[in-house]
Amino acid sequence: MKVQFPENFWWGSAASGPQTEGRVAGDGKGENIFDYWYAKEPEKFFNQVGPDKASEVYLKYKEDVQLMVQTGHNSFRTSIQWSRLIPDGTGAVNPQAVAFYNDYFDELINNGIEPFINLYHFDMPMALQEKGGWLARETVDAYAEYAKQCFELFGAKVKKWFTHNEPIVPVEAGYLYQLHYPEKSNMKQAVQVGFNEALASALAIKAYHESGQTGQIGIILNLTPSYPRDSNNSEDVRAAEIADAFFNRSFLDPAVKGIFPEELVKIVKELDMVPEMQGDDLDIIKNNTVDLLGVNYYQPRRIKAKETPVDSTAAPMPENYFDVYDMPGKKMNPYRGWEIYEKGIYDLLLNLRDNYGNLPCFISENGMGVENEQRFLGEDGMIHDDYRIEFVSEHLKYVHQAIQEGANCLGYHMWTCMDNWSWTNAYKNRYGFISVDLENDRQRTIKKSGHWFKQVSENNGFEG
Ligand code: BGP
Repeated sequence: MKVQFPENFWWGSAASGPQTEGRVAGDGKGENIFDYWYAKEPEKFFNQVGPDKASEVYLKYKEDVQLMVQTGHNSFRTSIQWSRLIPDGTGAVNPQAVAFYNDYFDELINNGIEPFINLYHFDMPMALQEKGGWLARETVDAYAEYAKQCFELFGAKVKKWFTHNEPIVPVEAGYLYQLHYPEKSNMKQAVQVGFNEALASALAIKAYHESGQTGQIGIILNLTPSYPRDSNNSEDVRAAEIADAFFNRSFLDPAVKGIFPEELVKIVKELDMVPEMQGDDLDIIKNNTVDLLGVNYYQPRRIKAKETPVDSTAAPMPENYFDVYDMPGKKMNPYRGWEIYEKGIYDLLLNLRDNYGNLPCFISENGMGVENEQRFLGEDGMIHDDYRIEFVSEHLKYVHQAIQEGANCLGYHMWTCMDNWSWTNAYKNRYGFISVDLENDRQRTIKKSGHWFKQVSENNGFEG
């Protein structure tokens, strides 16, 4: 059966500035939290590999755009690094950054690839982090200014903008589970960070719409559908709904509907953690919702009613309201430790169709990180990543089914184009359509999945 997608479907991949570009001496880039953290504690990063070189896209972007053509891209998402464009977070713009991004975006456009540009991918400029980062109102204002600069500088050529990638990650990783700098665990701060990110997003949307530019602006969210252990057990169902409110609707509802989910607001009030806000903040969020939604999907969340006792002497955490359910027999990606559940992508798209006005959306990330892919290097010099082809095609079948049933899904971007630097995992797990040889001048070679994707893109579908 032919799995055929609608005309003008977006085929491509996603990446980010901090994970790909690298730095070169004299490029004028300022430090962000990852540059700083790596310099301070390199042992926290896999094999002590940092973001300093990443995949050297800053130097190799012209070659990379040709590889995107060869792997069937008609669109590609990356991010502007705030700390490259405005090294101190506020103030002077770095002219070399302007030249670089102009050239990079032109190169894409001239090769038939539409740039989708994200403004923030976990990369807080260090100068602002020192003043509190997302905890500080000053950062919200600085971000709104930065967003305006980006629209002015690049808005004539960039027509798809995104305010954040996965804004829940700075909340979870930076302020709850100590996975990213500043490695805090403080729910009150986490709530403030989340609120400030949502407000910053709405301010950027407002600025974009007021600028009179003709493109669209949205947000990219990692949605993790929340499944109860037993859908006939009302306590499991309730627990799954609360987890969904914490991790999905916390950003999805304000971004699309302009309001925060009621049960989350109730919990935050009960805990006396209502974030600091100014007079018309809630109206700004209410009146400036997204035109377009990017959905990153990797894994579901399995939830059961709380069984383990809550330590009332410890600081509150989201897990006080549910337990994670370790479902027997689930299919796993053992390298990343994430469950693979293809149907989740369909459930998400139908949820957007039914409960979020079927707004225009696309799959903005989906992918499979695998360790030591050199094992699969063939005599032809190519990595034979058949598992990735299977992963993508199984997900695409569900995307297709959702579209058949009316979901307004306009494209599919895989994470990622070429292997890149994955935060503290550095280059442990490889995700790309194109391999990057760290030992050999970061040489790029298209993997089997990249050649396969070109066919899919050219045929706008595949035999499934
Ligand atoms: C998403 C992020 C990406 C990317 C990807 C893979 O959450 O938007 O930046 O890193 O996940 O995850 P990881 O790199 O943690 O393996």
